[in-house]
Amino acid sequence: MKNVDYFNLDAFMSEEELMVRNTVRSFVDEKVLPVIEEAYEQGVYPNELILPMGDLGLYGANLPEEYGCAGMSATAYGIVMQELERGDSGVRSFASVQGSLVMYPIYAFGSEEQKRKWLPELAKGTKIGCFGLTEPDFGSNPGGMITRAERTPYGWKLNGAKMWITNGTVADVAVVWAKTGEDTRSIRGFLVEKGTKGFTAPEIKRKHSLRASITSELIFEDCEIPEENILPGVEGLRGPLSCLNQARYGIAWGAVGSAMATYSAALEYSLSRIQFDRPIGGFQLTQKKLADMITEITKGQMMSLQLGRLKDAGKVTPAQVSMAKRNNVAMALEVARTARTILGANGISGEYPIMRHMNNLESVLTYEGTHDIHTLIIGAEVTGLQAFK
Ligand code: TGC
Ligand code: FAD
Repeated sequence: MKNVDYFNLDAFMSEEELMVRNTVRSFVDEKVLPVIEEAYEQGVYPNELILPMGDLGLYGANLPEEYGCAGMSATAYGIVMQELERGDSGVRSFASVQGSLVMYPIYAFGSEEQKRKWLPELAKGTKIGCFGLTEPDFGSNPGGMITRAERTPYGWKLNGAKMWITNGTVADVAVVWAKTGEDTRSIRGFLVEKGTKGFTAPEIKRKHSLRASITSELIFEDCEIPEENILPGVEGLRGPLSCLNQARYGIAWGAVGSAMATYSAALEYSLSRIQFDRPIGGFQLTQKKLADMITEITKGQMMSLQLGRLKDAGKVTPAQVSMAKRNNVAMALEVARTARTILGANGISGEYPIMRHMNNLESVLTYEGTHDIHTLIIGAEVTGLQAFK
């Protein structure tokens, strides 16, 4: 794929950032693209990618080296997510969940023992994690969760269920959020280890989106958790929502990568497909589509880059992250749909990446806060008036 960089944003990236970009781009070209279509069709995650991604430092890439992580800047981490999602949203999801939703809370809210026990292995990919916040009856409104942790003489007893959990079935450790009392201030995070009695994680089948990704239920029936497995550093909804800020930031970048992939495929196709004795790229209607796509991608790239700079300066706000997630995912979905039209019937074929990206983005539009929820987060910030409840 040719570099999609209409406004020469490469000129505003450091050598380290470009090196990270080129390394992950080559990895995606050489290791992800050759296997992803088959994995998507089979509805499995390409497990052969797990350890090589760890070797490249792509899990928790912006966490410190002392815990076995790559210690990259937030911007470089975003670039990693962009390049992974250029391959597939499921591959980016794997890295997002592992880094932003499992390693980040252990790093930010865990004890020193928890950090030493889990972070180096999660960074290598020799252990896999998942994040359980959503429940069957509480998605956009996680504060309503009914999963409960009760005190016992030796720790905690967990009862309840989580739904739509990426990597739940294969995870060695689940970061699970549960109420220890009646209100949201009592929410605590627990590290639930695979094999714990009373914990099961069946896979959710028949997905038409994000097929190269495992999605699961988590079920807790009198599941005993030792005291040392509670995250000591946070109480309340602020705990899980802080993790979402990290993951949504990565998705804002990732969605741009997906759009770069579908735009590139459509551009290339438009130059080689001949109808009425000329390349379809020579028709004005096709050119309008391509012009709109590259314009929106360029705006998305500029938003991600500035978001990265704000995050590196410690100045990013959750609502800014919401704006970038909301804009870039909707943009990528629109770009994929337009690309699909340029390919005609070939647009629906697995010979091209378009429909896979398009279907994946339907999940990305919903998870990590739906498009509508991000609208309300921005609306609340600009008006000072909450419209959720
Ligand atoms: P609200 O009253 O506004 O806030 C409760 C407490 O949380 C604090 N807070 C935040 N803290 C950090 N970061 C944020 N973004 C925060 N937003 C709020 C807030 O300050 C307050 O703290 P305190 O100390 O005063 O108590 O909460 P609310 O119940 O009204 O809800 C607000 C709302 C709707 C925005 C929130 O619930 C929300 O974001 N809902 C969407 C749920 C969601 O995004 N779920 C995602 C699940 S994980 C997932 O999808 C993974 S996909 C994985 C993959 O990539 O494969
Ligand atoms: P609902 O909350 O029921 O929303 C349904 C509709 O109502 C949406 O359009 C929504 O925008 C709208 N709506 C809701 N409230 C309002 C309101 N106040 N105002 C206006 N409109 C509103 N969760 C995890 O915890 N961990 C994971 O690893 C994870 N991985 C996922 C992987 C996949 C493939 C998918 C699809 C989901 C995953 N999720 C995960 C769950 C995801 O975060 C939720 O699906 C999402 O938060 C939305 O919740 P819901 O599906 O229950 O929809």
